[in-house]
Amino acid sequence: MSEAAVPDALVSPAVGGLYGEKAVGPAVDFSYVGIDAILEQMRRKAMKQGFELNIMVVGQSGLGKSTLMNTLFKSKVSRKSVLATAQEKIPKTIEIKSISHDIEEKGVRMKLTVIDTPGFGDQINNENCWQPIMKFINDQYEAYLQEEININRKKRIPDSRVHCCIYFIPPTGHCLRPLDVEFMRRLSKVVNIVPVIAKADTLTLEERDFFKKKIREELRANGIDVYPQKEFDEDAEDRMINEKIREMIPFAVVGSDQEYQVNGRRLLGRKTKWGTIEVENIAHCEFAYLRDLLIRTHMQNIKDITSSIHYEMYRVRRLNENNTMVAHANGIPDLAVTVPPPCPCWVQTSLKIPNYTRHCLIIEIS
Ligand SMILES: Nc1nc2c(ncn2[C@@H]2O[C@H](COP(=O)(O)OP(=O)(O)OP(=O)(O)O)[C@@H](O)[C@H]2O)c(=O)[nH]1
Ligand SMILES: [Mg+2]
Repeated sequence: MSEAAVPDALVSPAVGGLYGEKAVGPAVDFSYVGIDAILEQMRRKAMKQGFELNIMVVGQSGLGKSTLMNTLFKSKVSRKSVLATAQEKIPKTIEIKSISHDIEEKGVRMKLTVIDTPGFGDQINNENCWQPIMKFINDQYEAYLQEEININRKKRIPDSRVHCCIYFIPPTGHCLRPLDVEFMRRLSKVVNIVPVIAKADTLTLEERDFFKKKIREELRANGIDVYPQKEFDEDAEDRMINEKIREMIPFAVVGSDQEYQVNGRRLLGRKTKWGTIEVENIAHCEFAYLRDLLIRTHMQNIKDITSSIHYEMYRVRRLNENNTMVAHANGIPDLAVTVPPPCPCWVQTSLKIPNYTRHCLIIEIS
C-alpha cells in the first residue's frame, strides 16, 4: 500500500490521527511502531475507572485507631475534599464499621475505605479474639469469589477485600505482648499487615528507637512477615526500596484531627503545654511515612499482593473444598481428586508459609 493510501483512522495517535491534528511537519520515523502509546491508553482507562483502597485498623481500645484514620482523611490525602466539621470527640468504636471517602486530585479519583474495628484484646480472656477480624477479612474474599464465579458477573467486581491492616502496638517501650505476636502471626498470612507504634508522642526519641528495633527483632524471631514482605520483592530495585522501609518499620505515629495555626500555617497537630506536635512533620513523628507508603508509593503493590497472593490462596482453597465435596457426592474416592494440601493460613497453624505460596498460585482448577 502506498503511503498516500493509508486511511486517516489508522494513523498513529503519536503522529496525530485519532485524537490530535493530522500529522504535518517533521518527517515520520517509519521504524516507529507506537507501542509506547499503550501507556497513554492505560492512563486514560485508569483515570476513568478510578482507584479503590480498603484499609483496616486493629488494636487495643484507646490507642488512637479512629483518630489516625481521621488524620489520614484530613491530612494531605484528602484535605481538599473534607468539609470543616465541628470539633467533636471521637466516640469509642463498638463494631466493625466501614467508612468510604471519595477523593479527587488532579483528575484522579480514589475511593478510600477505612474499616474501623473496636478495641481488640480488651477482655480478660483474649484467646481467639482475632477471630472476628479474620472472619471479616475472609467474608470479603468470599463475596469477591462469589461474584467472580457468577455466570453473569459484573464487568467490574466491587472490591471490598481488605488491602491492608494497620496493627496498633501500644507504646510500652518494652516488647510485643503475646497477643500482638499471636494476632500478627495469624493475620499476616491472610492480609498485608502494617504495624505502627501508637501514640508515639509518649515516647522519647531513644525509647522510640529502642522499641522499634526490639519489635523488628521480635517479628523476625516469631517468623512474622509484615508488609512489604521480603518474599514478594520483584527485583533488585524493589528490594532496595523495600529494604529501607523494612528498616523503619514499625512507624511511630501520632494522630490528630484538630487543626492549629503554627507560624501562619494551618496544620494537624496535638497541642500540649510545651508546644504543638505536628502530625505531618517527619521531625515530630512518622505519620507522613505511613501515609506515603499506603497512598503515594506502594498502593498498587499493596493491592496486587492482596489479589495475587492473599485472595488467590483463599480462592484455591475454597475451590478445592468445592471439588472435594462434588467428588464425594459422586462417590469418587478421595485419591481420584488431585488437590494440593490446604494452604497453611487456612488450617491456621503457626507455620510460616514458605515459597509454597507461589506454587498455589499456578494451580488451576477446572
Ligand atoms: N497522646 C496521644 N493521644 C492520642 C493519639 N491519638 C489519639 N489520641 C487520643 O486517645 C484517645 C482515644 O482515641 P481513639 O481514636 O478513640 O482510640 P481508638 O483506638 O479508636 O479507641 P476504641 O474505639 O475504643 O478502640 C482520644 O482521646 C484521642 O484524642 C496520639 O497519637 N497521641
Ligand atoms: Mg475507635
